[in-house]
Amino acid sequence: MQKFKKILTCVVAGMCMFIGANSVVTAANTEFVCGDVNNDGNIGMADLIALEKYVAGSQELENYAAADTNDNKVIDIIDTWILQAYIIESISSLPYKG
Ligand SMILES: [Ca+2]
Ligand SMILES: [Ca+2]
Repeated sequence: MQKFKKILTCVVAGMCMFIGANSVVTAANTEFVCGDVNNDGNIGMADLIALEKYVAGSQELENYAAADTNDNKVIDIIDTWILQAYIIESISSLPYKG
């Protein structure tokens, strides 16, 4: 039973990591504009596309700290939704803490 619990814990942890988090933000990047994931000085569709590609696993990012648009130290699909909401002006500032 103990062994079963250990295996189950590992499986659940693995699934959570796979579903919930593409990357934990560890970089100590002190100067960045939240949302400007491609470091071009603007926040726009190019940033959203870059972030979506990163979350899909097909591209790395120029600026990981800027990609964490809800400042929860994890870059995942939620950050793409927040960046999209910012671009269409549904929210007015980043990082979004709502
Ligand atoms: Ca940009
Ligand atoms: Ca995040």
